[in-house]
Amino acid sequence: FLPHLVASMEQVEETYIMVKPDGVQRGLVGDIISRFEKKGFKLTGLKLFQCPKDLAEEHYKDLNSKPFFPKLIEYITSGPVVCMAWEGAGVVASARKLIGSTDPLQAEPGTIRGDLAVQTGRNVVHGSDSPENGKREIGLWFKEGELCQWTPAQAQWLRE
Ligand code: IDP
Ligand code: MG
Repeated sequence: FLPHLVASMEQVEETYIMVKPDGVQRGLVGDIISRFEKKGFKLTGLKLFQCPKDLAEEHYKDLNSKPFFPKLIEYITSGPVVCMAWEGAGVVASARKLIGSTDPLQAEPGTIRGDLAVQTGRNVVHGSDSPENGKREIGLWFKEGELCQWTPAQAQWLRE
């Protein structure tokens, strides 16, 4: 029985991160993946994917009464996206910090949106806003068998 392992297991969360079509078209995929990879989170799912309209609408269903909703769906389905699942203690909130504010002009330098974008309607990346939505969105975007459970060789150098 290893209490410290049990404690760290309990905090493990997953988040759905997506490079939006503008990020793919602008050649930012490598840079964006790299930021999560270098931080030390664990990649458990990754694919290039053309999103169908019904999936985009389901993913953003909480926003379906907003005036920008039709344009948002058009944007997300306008070209391939890169779908990712990332895992780790605190990954949901940390990923949101790495991504930066929704409006790239308000996003801090050093964040993905702060460094790489200028407009809310083209803000290059998505990140789940809660552990519950992380699970929900990974379930929406990935099929069983597309996710991998593995132990990174560096695990023991990331956490004591
Ligand atoms: P988030 O992506 O930072 O979580 P949300 O408020 O959940 O921001 O909005 C989802 C996405 O909808 C944004 O990332 C952006 O692409 C788009 N969006 C949000 N607000 C606007 C807006 O006022 N105009 C155009 N697009 C918007
Ligand atoms: Mg959101």
